Amino acid sequence: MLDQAPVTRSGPVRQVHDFKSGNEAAALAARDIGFHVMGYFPITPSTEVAETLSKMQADGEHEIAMIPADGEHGAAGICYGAALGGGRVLNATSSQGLLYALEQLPVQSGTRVPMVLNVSTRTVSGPLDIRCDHSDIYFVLNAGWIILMARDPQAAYDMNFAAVRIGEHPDVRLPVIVAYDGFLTSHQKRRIDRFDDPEAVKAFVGEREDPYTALDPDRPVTFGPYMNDPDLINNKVQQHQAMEDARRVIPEIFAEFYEFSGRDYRTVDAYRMDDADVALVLLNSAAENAKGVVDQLRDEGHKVGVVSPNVLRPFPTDEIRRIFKNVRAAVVGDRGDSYGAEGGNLSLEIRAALQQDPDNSTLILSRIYGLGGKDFYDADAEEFFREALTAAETGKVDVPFEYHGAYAGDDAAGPAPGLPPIKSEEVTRGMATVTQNPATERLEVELKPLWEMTTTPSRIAPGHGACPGCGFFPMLRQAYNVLEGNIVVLFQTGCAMVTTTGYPKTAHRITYIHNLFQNGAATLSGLVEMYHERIRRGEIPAPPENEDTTFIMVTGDGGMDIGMGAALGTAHRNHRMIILEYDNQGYMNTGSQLSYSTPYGHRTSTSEVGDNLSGKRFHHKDTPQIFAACNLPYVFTASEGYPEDFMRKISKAQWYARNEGMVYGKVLSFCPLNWRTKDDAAQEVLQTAIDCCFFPLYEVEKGHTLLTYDPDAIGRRRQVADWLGQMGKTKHMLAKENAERLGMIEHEVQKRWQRLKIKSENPEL
Ligand SMILES: Cc1ncc(C[n+]2csc(CCOP(=O)(O)OP(=O)(O)O)c2C)c(N)n1
Ligand code: SF4
Ligand SMILES: [Mg+2]
Repeated sequence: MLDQAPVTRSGPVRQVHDFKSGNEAAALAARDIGFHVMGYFPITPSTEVAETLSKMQADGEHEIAMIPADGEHGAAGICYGAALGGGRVLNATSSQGLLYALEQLPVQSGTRVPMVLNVSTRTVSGPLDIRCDHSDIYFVLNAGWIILMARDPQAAYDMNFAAVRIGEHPDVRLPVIVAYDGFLTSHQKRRIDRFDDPEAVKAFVGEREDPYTALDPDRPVTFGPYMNDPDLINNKVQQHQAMEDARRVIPEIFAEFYEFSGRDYRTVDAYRMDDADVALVLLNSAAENAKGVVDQLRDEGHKVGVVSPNVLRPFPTDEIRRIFKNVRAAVVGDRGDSYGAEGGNLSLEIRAALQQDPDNSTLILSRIYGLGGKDFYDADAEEFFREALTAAETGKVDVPFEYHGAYAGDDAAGPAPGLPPIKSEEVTRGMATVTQNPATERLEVELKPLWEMTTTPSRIAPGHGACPGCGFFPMLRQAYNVLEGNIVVLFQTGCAMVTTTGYPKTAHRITYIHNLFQNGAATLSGLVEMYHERIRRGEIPAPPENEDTTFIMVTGDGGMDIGMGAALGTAHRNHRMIILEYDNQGYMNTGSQLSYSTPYGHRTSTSEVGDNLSGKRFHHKDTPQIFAACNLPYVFTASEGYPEDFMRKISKAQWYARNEGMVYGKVLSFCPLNWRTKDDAAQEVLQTAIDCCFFPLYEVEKGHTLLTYDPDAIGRRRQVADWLGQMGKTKHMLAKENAERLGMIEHEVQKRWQRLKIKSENPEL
């Protein structure tokens, strides 16, 4: 076992070898530092930091209070609030998550509240791509945070310790980002040395000392008062001063860390640069790749080297000027463009730093490489060196800026051929007839027999990439069987989205839009309004009565966490559209983290089960009731296991979306992979979830609740325990020691069921 690996002494403190990825190394550092609070939200490729910490917590390895946020903006808020309380705070994110948190970052640095944020770098959308580049980290260059770069898992571990010390230094007091390359570093395991002397670690990181906190009743403080000029600019000059002081503090802490660990970090990593004529400047893992190429070119007699800043903020201008004193030409490679600036941020900043040295005459070539995870091989580094060598020899730069290894496509080629688009007439086959009952004002639906539905062509083509048994596709097929006419769908990020569109193919035979799952509802509401406005202006033909295009947003349950704000705004505006949620009870696309819809006690990768932790610690979100409280014309729940019930409801949904306003529907959707069942267990597991009243089938039509299936009334009521026993993710809840937890979920289910029943029996409630 690695944990019992031989003790090494690479520095004054005792350490052991371990074999860890960058994310695992960051999690280990968090454990060893003993942060008080972590606020987080999962996003690839940084999710594993929280997952690893959840597993460690379940096994009793640390006591960090881990708060699952409803999105990265919420996570940033949790972290800010926690840090105001005077303890140590941690977060980890990537890409869109970092951008979603961005608005909070200057608030935290501007009020000088230290914490540590690990960023596993990933390209920003759109289009969506989960792999590495530095476009995310470049967005935070102006956020006022210290930014440390970590080129391998060892550095990811080490920089977290340095980050705590640098950020909390009394002359600095700024939050700190530790950035390492998504997948390239976050997921690749390497040998690391980790500390094996908790007391020494404690002594190194010391106690956090805040001049004031929000938790000191004897000294109440106003944090973030409203501030105008001239105070604001004076405040900012202090923040600037803190960054300037960090220029001195960072090398001091790195030197202390060297004493402590034996590992020597400089603000700029300069490889064989002492006598170099030509340099390649790269960030993080690509710089490591290029070092081998340096050795090879040196063997050929070329004086080349690699430069790679370990610190991006404050930008190490003096060191760069010193290193480049005698460099004749350099390629600066950026894994992120500053569109229209003729160079990525690293290139622009190197050029700016050198421009201030009147004696410097280095020729700079700016190149964009490796976007969206495009590999960077030795051959690429060699090509960069050869370009710089030519510039050094000729004394001129032929191409100052270009994209490396990319081409802009061929307009004439057109889109990739797919299945032909489906025509409205092909799918308008009267499978459901919806009529309004004049007496009750409720809609009534008559369905054609199920066998006849199978003749309806599907708007979704076969060949998706979902797991065998995935419940989403039967659900969508059922909906498409009865929905009439033109449909435009917007899928929020999640399994349904990634399994149906992989460029250059699409499984959608109708118009499909993706937006990130925090904003799909708002996006679709905009399109709905454009549709009606253009009809009003006569720019697109008005459809015959009751044949309007139907707009449907498809979302997972996770999308109804992070996207709840946008969805509620859309609901309150009552746009004519449908939100259709497939609830698989977790963030499945990113590896089964808990969502707020995950029931109490369930095991997920961020609510692990062990001696110290027993699954999710709060009850499932009652999303249908939240939307019912928005007074929508129609709200329903359904399950793919009850196709006729679902098809009736989705037909009503289309009628309401065409005639009255917004509809919300939640469909319990089977996920064999993460529920840990057999692929063909859908019918049994879904039926039990419904029969035990965990997932009641009902509708709220114009404010009136109606149970559409009552297991009590037909003698089919089952115990919650029966359902929990059917899934690998919940079996632990039946253990004797979990009796109290089981009682809590049973009580909650019964309480919600009773309330529904009473509402159903009393239409005015
Ligand atoms: C702002 C932002 N944060 C996080 C993510 C990562 N992410 C993509 S899909 C997803 C989970 C989606 O869960 P859900 O909506 O339930 O759909 P499912 O994957 O279960 O089908 C997460 C966390 C992201 N893409 N953007
Ligand atoms: S993880 Fe679950 S929801 Fe996602 S594709 Fe697989 S079965 Fe479907
Ligand atoms: Mg989900």
